[in-house]
Parts: sequence; C-alpha cells; structure tokens
Amino acid sequence: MSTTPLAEPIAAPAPHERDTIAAAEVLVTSPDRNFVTLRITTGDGLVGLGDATLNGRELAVASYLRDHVVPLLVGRDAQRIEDTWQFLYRSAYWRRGPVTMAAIAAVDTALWDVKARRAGMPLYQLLGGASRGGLLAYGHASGRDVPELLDSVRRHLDEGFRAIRVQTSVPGVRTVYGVASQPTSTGGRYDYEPAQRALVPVEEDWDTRAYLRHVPGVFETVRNEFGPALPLLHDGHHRMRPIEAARLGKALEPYDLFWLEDCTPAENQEALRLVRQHTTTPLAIGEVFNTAWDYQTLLREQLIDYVRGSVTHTGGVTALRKIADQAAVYQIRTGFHGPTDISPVGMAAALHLGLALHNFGIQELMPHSPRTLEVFRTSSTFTGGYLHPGDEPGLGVTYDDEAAAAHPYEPAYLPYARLHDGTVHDW
Ligand code: KDG
Ligand code: MG
Repeated sequence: MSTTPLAEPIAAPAPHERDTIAAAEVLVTSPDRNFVTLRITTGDGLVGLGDATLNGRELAVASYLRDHVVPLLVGRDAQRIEDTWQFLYRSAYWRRGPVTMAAIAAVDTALWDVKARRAGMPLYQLLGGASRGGLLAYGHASGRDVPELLDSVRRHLDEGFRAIRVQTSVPGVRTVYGVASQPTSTGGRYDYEPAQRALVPVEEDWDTRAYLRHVPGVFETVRNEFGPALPLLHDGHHRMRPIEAARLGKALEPYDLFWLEDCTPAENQEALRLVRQHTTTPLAIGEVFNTAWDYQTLLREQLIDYVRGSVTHTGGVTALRKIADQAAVYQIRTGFHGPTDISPVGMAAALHLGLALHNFGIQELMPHSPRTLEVFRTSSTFTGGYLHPGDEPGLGVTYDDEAAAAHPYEPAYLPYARLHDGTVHDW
C-alpha cells in the first residue's frame, strides 16, 4: 500500500535583523490621568507606540503586557502584524475580555506604527489612503442647568465644533455622569478626566423616571436655540431598560438626533431589537465591547447605526478595521470612542483608521489636557470642526520620557451609580 507523504511544515522566513523586535517596554504615566503605553523597538532602532489604557484597571493591562506578552514579543518579526495578533489571541487560550484585548491592541497598534514609519508614510496611507479631507468630530457640552448647558454648546461652537453631545443634569438627581463639575463657559476647568483620583470609586445617584421626564424638554430647548442643522448627540450610558430606551428614542425623534448612544447595557445585544421596533432615532453602541463577536447580532440584524468601539479597547487597528468592514456591509458607520482615557496614541490610531475607512461616520473628541500633550506629542490637528492625524510617518505621536517621569501612577476610579433606595445601577 502506498501512502501519501506528509507535507513538510513550511516555516515563515526568519525576520530580517532590522525587523526583529529588540525591546518592548510598558510605560505608565499619569499626566492628569493614568495612561499605559507599549513601546516596541526594532533591531535597527525604529520605535512604535501602542495605547493600552483601561480606565480604572490600568495596572492589570500593564501586568498582562509586562509579565505575559513582552517576553513573547522579543525576537519576533515586527512586520508580521496579523500573525502576531492571531498568536496573542489564540495561544493564550483565554479569549476576549477588556484586559486581554487592550494588551493585544497595544501590540497591534505599535506594530502598525513601526510598519508605517518603516514605509515613511502616515499610517492612513498604508490602510488605503484618505477617503476624506478630515474627520467630523463631536465635543461634549453639558450643564448643571439649562442656561449653563446652552452656554456650553455656544462655547463648543466657538471652539469650532460642528457636532455636539448634549448631557444634562436631572432635577432630583444630585450628580450626573458626563456633566462637567464646573461651568466651562466662564473659564472653569473642563473635566479632562471623569475618573477621580481616590482609593475607592465616588458614588453618584440615579433616577431613570426623572431622567426620562427631563431630557426631551432639554433637547427641545437646544434645538430651538441652535436650529435644525446642528448634529446633536446624547449618551444614555447604559442606564435604561429596553422599554425605557424605546420610549426615550421615540420622545427624541422630533429633535432629530445624530445618535442616541448606549441606551441599554451593551452586553445584551437582543435588547436592541425591542428599542429598534419603536424608534427611528439612530443608535450607537460599543464603547465597552472588545471583539467582533460583541457586535455579531447587532450588525447582522442591523440593530444599530454606529459602531462605538475604539482601537485601544477592541484589539487594535487590525481588529477594529475588520469590525468596520463588517459594519459597512449593512451601511452601518463608525463613531469611534474618543474620551480622554484613550491616550493620544490610541486617538491617533483611530484618526488614521477613520480617515481611510469609507464608512466613517463621526469621531468623538474629548480634548486631552496640556499636561497630557507634553508627554504625548502629536501631529493631530483639529480645525474647522474636523480632525486630521497629520502626515508624519507612522501614527505621528512621540513619547517624552522625561515629561512622563514627572507624573507617577495614582489610583483613580470612574464613579458608579446607586438608585435612591441604595440599589447599584447600570451606568
Ligand atoms: O472610561 C469610560 C469613559 O471613557 C466613558 O464613560 C466615556 O461614555 C463615555 C463616552 O462616550 O466618551
Ligand atoms: Mg459613552
């Protein structure tokens, strides 16, 4: 009996010495808020940066990288981005999850930075080139009362924003997440960081019925004041049950929102079916998602209009691009998460990707503090309401070690919410 000889395994060619990963460092700094960054250096000294910041759980990702990923990276081929992604995702056995995916994202982003620097091109050129001249960005207006909110919208318009997220305090609720703690229109400090430096999270209160009674009237006032054209957005921050979210979406229809974000807790994808049956207000979701599988039902059944993931929390440029391409099949667009806890490195990666994607929708912009921008020097610009990542090779971000050293890590936590009877609530 003759047997077919087994094929010899084919090994990928060994990396060119200059492309070998010579070092990978985990950098933790806290210029007004905590950031975790991965810096990869190649055999010939090219450097790439990746953002691994997970708000309130920063050191878990730093340890995952330092203890379990960095030892696997040294000696690998920096050019093999897809292979490295698959290796880190599949070889761990334990898949998905925010810590794992932020760590993989940092490696992936740093390798894309290296590849683009090697090519002498801004990253968006490697991703297919620019699909547009700039990225429409939305800013965060908020107010502890309606006059303060209207002032905040005006200030954002003066700063050049052409799309605005509107968050408001709620009568009977003491503190509401997303509402700046000081009046920004009179020179008060913008809240660069919703997390607060402390050993335990700050407790906030919540009342969904009071919120549902209040919000439509606020949007009516804002719409009347600023006219029909201004894109207005709102973040429900996972606080509603499906029927409550449906009611809000319906109530907001006359005010023509660009989107209603995170109207229900995101892990229950089926909840969006009920919301969708009741309202034509566009829906955005996904800032806490970390893989394509978190979007599976939402995309296939066309239950959302915008994908909210970030490069930083969804496994990097490689993974988020695949999600965006899947969304494009259903005419669903991107609206990548862009709060201050995405570092300027993660933000730059989002801008390069957004510039290249055909189905880009909008980009969130929560400006980083001047102190943050002394550590992370970025070529990104914001002009006339549009963001652009700049044309430097790679991501266009450099990390200043000296500036970073002045800001050691400090524990900081996002707040959380309780109902008036003391029950912990979604937020
Ligand atoms: O880390 C969590 C914050 O980034 C998040 O709460 C901000 O909801 C947010 C948003 O839409 O930017
Ligand atoms: Mg949000």
